Amino acid sequence: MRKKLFSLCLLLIFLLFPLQSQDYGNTCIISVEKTSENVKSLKYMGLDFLMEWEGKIYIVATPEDLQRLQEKNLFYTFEELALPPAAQKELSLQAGVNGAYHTYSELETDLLSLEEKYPQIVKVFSLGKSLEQRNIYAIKISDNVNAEEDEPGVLFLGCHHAREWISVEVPYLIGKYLAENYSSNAEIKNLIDNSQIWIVPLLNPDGLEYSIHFYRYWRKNRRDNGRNEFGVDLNRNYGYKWGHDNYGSSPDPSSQVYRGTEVFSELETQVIRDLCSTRNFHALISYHSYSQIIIYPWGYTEEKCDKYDQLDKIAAKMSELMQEVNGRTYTYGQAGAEMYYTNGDTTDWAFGVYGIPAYTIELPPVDQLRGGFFNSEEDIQSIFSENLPAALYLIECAIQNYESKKENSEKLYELKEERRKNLYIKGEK
Ligand code: 0X9
Ligand code: ZN
Repeated sequence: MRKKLFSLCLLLIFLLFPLQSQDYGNTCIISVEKTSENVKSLKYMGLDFLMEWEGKIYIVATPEDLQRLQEKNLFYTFEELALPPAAQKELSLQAGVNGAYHTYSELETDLLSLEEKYPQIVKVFSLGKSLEQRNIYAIKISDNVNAEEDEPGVLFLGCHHAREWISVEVPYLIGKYLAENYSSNAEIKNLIDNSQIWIVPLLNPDGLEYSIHFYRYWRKNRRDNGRNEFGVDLNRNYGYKWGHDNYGSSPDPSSQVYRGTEVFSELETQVIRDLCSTRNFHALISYHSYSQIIIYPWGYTEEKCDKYDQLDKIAAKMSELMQEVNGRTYTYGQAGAEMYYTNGDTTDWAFGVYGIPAYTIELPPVDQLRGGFFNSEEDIQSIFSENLPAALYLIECAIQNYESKKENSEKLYELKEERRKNLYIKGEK
């Protein structure tokens, strides 16, 4: 009986698989040499960029994309044939198809057990539900975790893009490290006591599950756009310069950078909008992969933002701290001046609306060195450990800025009071 049930399940999976795979049809991985000529042309094509690595730009391309590249006389190489994705090869080592990477429910269990172990400083929130009714979890880490205090908030986000599994692990492990080291490490205690750290490790749970079970290269959420076209690119759905042009995002529902029907049309971006409007955030990192780079606003234009120098200085320091750990260099720079434009992304929105330092960190493609596209599970720890000091540094920056701003405004208030009293004494009004 059991055997029969098992075979029936298998049959069902095989029957379902081709149906689901219609979503991506004849998609393939190609690479283009990163010359300035090529970059100029690619910038305006609204393609699905997978990563940039050692002088090559890797793209997930549809037959239509290939046609457009040919029309522009852009020379490309098929990569998937030469370099099969690492998934089948290595990711079954530790636990299921996703290996040591979290599924939605494994993450749920781990977040809840972190709260259970450290209830004084860790609190789990569900910010809302995804289309497929999964919780979008956040954890808050702070002393007096149940209270909203007069302390700066720092927000760490992971997994806007489904296939970027490592971007779940890094923010989750940062949270775990903070909680586990609070009572034994004075530096960590100081950070937690003086800030309110929020972590949303898995913003796109539906997309992640789809990437694990059906199609490893899936990027968007699982919104049904009709006509058998699925998904909105969550990193094109935020409300600053949304739809600024059709290069930085696409109005076409079948595109991998589809921006949605309107600003914040997606539940996943709505919960971040609402969280930011009710909490006092002073810095943000959104983790992505794969390119080993730290980027900051603007992404929608090549023009510099008004805090360019400050953003660049912090990025330089983060990069230096990261390199000290494993020797890997994370380059840094303005997003729009890098390979391609994005509009409606998280960091442009956070900076445009709140004026806070907001970074995208594209985690490294370590596994590329071993012949695969994605990080193998052995890489999780080393990628986390080089990202930790940069995250701690950003929290420290937020605390320092907040305190000096407070001091300045207190001083300004005292000066005004002094002046008012003097005027009053002199009988002037
Ligand atoms: O395209 C994105 O949303 C991000 N890259 S990813 O490969 N993870 O999809 C961020 C891109 C950052 N912005 C620019 N390069 N303009
Ligand atoms: Zn991404």
